[in-house]
Amino acid sequence: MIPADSFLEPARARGFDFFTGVPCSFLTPIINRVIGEPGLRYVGATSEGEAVAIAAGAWLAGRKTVVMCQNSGLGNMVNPLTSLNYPFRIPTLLIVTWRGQPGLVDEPQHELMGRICSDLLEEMLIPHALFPKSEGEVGPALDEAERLLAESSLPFAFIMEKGAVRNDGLDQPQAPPREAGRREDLRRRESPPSRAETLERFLGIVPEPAAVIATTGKCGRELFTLQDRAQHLYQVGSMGGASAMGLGVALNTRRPVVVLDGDGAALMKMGNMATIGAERPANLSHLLLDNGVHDSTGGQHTNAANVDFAALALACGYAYAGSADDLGGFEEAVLQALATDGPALVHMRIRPGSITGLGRPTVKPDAVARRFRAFLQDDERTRQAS
Ligand SMILES: Cc1ncc(C[n+]2csc(CCOP(=O)(O)OP(=O)(O)O)c2C)c(N)n1
Repeated sequence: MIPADSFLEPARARGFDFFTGVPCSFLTPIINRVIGEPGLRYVGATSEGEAVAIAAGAWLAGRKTVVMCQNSGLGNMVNPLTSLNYPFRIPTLLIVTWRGQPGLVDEPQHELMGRICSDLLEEMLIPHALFPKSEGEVGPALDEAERLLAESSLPFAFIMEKGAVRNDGLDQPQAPPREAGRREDLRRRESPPSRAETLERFLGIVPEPAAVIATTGKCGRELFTLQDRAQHLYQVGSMGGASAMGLGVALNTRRPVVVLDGDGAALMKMGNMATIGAERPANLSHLLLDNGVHDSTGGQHTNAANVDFAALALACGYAYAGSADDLGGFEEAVLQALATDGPALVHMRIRPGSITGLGRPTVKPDAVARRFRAFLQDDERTRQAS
């Protein structure tokens, strides 16, 4: 058993200072220490998959990241680990607890995952090792993890056994109460435009320095078809992860960050909105293009028809929520969102359907990620020079 600092200090010395995840009792000492340490950043996520996407965003903005979770949460991570980190070649250090470790008396819900978690990591091509048990093991274990992270540009996992780290208590201030955000209804209740028309209008008004993350499916494909720029990240896969990635980016850049989301994707990871509302990045604009259907997979209804996304955003702590259903209202709401200290949501009704003969991004995901990262770091260089 080691004190949390015996791991965290050497980790910080190697640049790991952005942490996110969902708690597990085995992790309590580390998470509580990270929360209480001013030099480290912890974002509490609503699900482990969300944490993976937040960390991916933070990595794109130049941070070295750690995602902490219970092995039951590994199930929630499989999608982003396989369809975000893998194709985009985004590394992160995972600390996964080993509930249900064979031989350990534990709850029945952990038994199967306890048996398979190492194999599951193996299947996902994630190299892993036991979390270091003594202070002397920490440095070499981190060096080896760093070597593998750099070599593969993919995640590496430490599996943490029960009692690996000593508990030191928690010092977490309560978040202060906030004023309610501002709601603006710009709907004209006319027949809504298509996604392509909306994206075209968006491209006409989005400021050059803004980073843009598009959700999976036809949204990213249309954006790419209309215009391909280094400041675009087209999420293929990791459905629902665009807003979490946007949060991870926004917390680590001064640039405006815009997420282009779908209603199906937003509903799939609705917890993301609560985390965005809790973290309150002022530079994040979340544009939700709501056609009421899973357009990319054939137009099946989502469950969005009765969801008031603007109310939801405000209830989660967003500072602004505008609703629109025509291009004029959309432009007005987006400009408001960009001008407001966010986070801001624009709920834009669009009609189903997309450009005929729609292509797919021809730039490979890992190349998209690297040019996007370089674009974000340009801002960092400008900031350091000034
Ligand atoms: C986890 C996961 N489930 C299902 C899919 C298949 N899929 C890709 S895009 C999509 C629809 C997304 O719907 P929405 O966010 O409303 O966007 P739209 O297609 O309408 O633009 C689905 C279901 C996926 N990529 N990932």
